[in-house]
Amino acid sequence: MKKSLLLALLALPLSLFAQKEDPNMGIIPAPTSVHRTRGEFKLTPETLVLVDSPNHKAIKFFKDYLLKNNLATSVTDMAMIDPKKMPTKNVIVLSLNFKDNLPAEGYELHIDENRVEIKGHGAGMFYGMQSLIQLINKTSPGSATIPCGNIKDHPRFGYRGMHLDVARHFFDVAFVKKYIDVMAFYKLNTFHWHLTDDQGWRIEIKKYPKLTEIGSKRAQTKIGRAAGPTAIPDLYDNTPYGPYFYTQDQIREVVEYASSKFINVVPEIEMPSHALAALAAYPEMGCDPGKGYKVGETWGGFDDVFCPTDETFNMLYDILREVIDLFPGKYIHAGGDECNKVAWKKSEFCRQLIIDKQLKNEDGIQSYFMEKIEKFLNTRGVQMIGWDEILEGGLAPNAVVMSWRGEKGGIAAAQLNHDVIMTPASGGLYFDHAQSKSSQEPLSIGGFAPLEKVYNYEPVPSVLSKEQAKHVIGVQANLWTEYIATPSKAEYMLLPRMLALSESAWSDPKDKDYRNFSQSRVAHHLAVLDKMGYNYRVPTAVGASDTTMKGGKFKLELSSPVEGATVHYTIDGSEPSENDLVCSAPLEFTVPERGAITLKTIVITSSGKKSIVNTMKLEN
Ligand code: TNX
Repeated sequence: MKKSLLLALLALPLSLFAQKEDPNMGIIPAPTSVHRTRGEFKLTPETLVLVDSPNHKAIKFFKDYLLKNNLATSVTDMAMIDPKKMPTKNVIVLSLNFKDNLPAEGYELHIDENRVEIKGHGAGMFYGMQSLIQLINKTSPGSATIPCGNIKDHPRFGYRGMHLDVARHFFDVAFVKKYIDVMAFYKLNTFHWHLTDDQGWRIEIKKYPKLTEIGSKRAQTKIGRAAGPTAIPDLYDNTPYGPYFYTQDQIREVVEYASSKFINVVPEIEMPSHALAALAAYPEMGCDPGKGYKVGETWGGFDDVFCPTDETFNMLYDILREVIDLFPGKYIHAGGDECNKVAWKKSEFCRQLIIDKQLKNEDGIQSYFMEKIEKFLNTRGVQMIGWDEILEGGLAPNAVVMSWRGEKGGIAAAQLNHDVIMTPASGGLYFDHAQSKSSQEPLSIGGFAPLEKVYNYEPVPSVLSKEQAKHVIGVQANLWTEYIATPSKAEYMLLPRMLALSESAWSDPKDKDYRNFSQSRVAHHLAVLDKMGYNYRVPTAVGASDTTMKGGKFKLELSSPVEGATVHYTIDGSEPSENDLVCSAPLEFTVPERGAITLKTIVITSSGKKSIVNTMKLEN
């Protein structure tokens, strides 16, 4: 290759490189099939966007995108154009009405120098647009280029979920929308909204106003870790938290916003456990109403739970009636996890209930409880989702199981012909877990869920038969917020791990490749997310690892994990900063006999975000 050509290639911005050279054209999640072709489409203010369904919500979304990004002038209804004069150059054609059957949520995207076309029904069209948006390179105001190619794409799973706990810490409507935006960008379609827990009740219920008057605030919050070797027992912030909750109008606003991005919202109302905020508001729902329940101020399990009396059930039915009216989707999550049964064991009422209903023991109460709730939901056309503890003491007849304590629950449920959503903490899908083992990571609940582990999670356990495997309807990651009090930390914990989740949820396992994902596509996407205003964890330099290497001569190729970022380094053990040497070519070191070099690297992005410091020891 000629030297000048090589230099020109090296000078190509990575974004173009990712799109032109990458087998996935830089798209996340990896599409089903991609054929790159030569050339590019030039989007100019003269480009016509021709549509066959001008009022479809996918088209509205695209119009909005063009407007916000100052691209293309007009969106034209094809029906208004004489078919003989249909323009064939400089056009983007968006077709929702056509006969071919595409797979569910699938689309076809064709780009040549004259024409861009997306074919997709409903959600498929929306996902085609998301891929197209990922391919658009804005060049100057009003203009952009799009690399040519042909993509056929559809998701592996129908349920592609991301959860957000707004009970432990509250996140306002603006943030929830921003969260939904980034989910949609990566083709996730289910937002699991964890609205109630011991530490806060966050949804307005008209019939029971105290749920939010009392349940949406707590006197103070535990700081530092609540459990484990680094726990500090009685350290609180002495600061009242709340009242924080969503009004029913705000809930409707979020549901509608999510739907405009083809995302279904699954609300979670926790029961019978994780209910302390509700008990503080309505003590009559507990087994010991005189006890003086108060909204949780620390993390972990609590003994007080809903008491399975008629009064409690009637109140829960009233609450669920309002919830059903607010959320049009087919699922409601009723929790069911971590009920330790201490209060039930002490309760005279429960002892009698076990006899009257011929239940085995307190585990029997758990399934009695969840079955009653399920029946209520089912008669109203709603399907119940529960955490895998709902298997204990017998599974409610139609329930969908969310398998979080490993895959055991999910496997058992699928074998019982129940639908299952995989979200095991052991699979790296707990995004409240730490992203590296370094003490430089921000405080987290613990655990270890690095990007690679999330990426390599396979949702269908191999022990399932083909038929049973069909019951694995999807995969989800969870963002519990005990140790996440701010939007920017929530984004730090979410990104880039959610990109890995999206690939497990959407892409065929044969199209997955961690090297290609992490070294080529993620670098581009983090720069894009940065421009979109998201915080994220800056990975350490590609090629750096926390290791000691033995030898005399070293040649280390370290590259930036974020497009446009710089890797700085020191070799004397000092902490690297923006004032230190820049790693631009392979680093070559000769280490004297019995000597050592401590190579410390930091990645600093063009917006000033920093990675943790990585230390490599080179010893001879
Ligand atoms: C377990 S997952 C919980 C949550 C905690 C989470 C922390 C589940 C059903 N229950 O209440 O927030 O661990 O990682």
